[in-house]
Amino acid sequence: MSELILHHHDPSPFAEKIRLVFGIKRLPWRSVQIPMVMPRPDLMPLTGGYRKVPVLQVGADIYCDTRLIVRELERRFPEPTVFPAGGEGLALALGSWSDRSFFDPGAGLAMGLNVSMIPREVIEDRKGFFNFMDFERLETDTPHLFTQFRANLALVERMLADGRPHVLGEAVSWADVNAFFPVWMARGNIGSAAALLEPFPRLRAWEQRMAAIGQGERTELYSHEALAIARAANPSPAEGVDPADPLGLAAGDRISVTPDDYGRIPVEGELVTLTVDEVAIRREPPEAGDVVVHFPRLGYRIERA
Ligand SMILES: N[C@@H](CCC(=O)N[C@@H](CS)C(=O)NCC(=O)O)C(=O)O
Repeated sequence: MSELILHHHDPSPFAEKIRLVFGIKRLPWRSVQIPMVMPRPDLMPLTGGYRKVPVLQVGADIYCDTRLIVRELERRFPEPTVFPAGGEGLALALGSWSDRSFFDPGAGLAMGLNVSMIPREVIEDRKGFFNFMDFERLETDTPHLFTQFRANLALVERMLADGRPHVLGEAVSWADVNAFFPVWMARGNIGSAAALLEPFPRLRAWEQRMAAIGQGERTELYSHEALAIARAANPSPAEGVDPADPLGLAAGDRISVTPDDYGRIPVEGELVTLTVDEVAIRREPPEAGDVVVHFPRLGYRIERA
């Protein structure tokens, strides 16, 4: 089987979710460090323009968005599961809370509190990208953002209130990963994180358990090597197009797939897979050869190109 290649950068909180899944499943993986800002000339041929971090590559298959990446890792490596005890729906749904309500104020604080230390080009790049952040108000908004972040920390404390070691019970799950990654971001970027987390003892004990999971077995890879791996591989067989899908599309249709929140860059290609959970399109960029780019359905708009 082809190697797992994660295109990411170390400070990325969303990438930390997937690094943790590698840790839970004790997987070997290759790490491609991508530049902090666009352009990312070795990544764009693979994704077709999708620019969020992280992206998982397996041969000539490119998986975008942590919501899909976790499902793909679970499909390929079911044991140990990240969806224990029938918790898949709940664990995945919790992402709709953590990726927005919890992450957004944390990201606002990480930017606003460190604005003088963040390289100018990163600020300029993110201004056009994070449409949920009002960069003019980040500093004056700090107290408000703290209230939002703290209220979410209090929710995590309550998720653990009966003494359970993890959010869904005994075993660690994708629900923990979702609840954990904004806390991880706070530790790395909010100077007063220790004081902020002090009133939440169950959260702090759980945070230590999560931090001890590690990242699996990581080895670095150059981005041009990842491109060469894509060129040499064939995409895995398509799953076909659901005839009952409300969009009424057929295999072979040219479509665009666009995130519906921020980073709204459409990726165009030929439809090969359309299920309730996933859309995949075939593309043939000269640098990468025949690739299939996969997206989750949740959070993505599909249109005829
Ligand atoms: N819905 C996406 C969100 C990913 C995301 O927003 N990632 C941030 C990094 S943590 C990003 O792309 N930041 C801009 C960049 O690194 O270019 C997912 O779950 O993967």
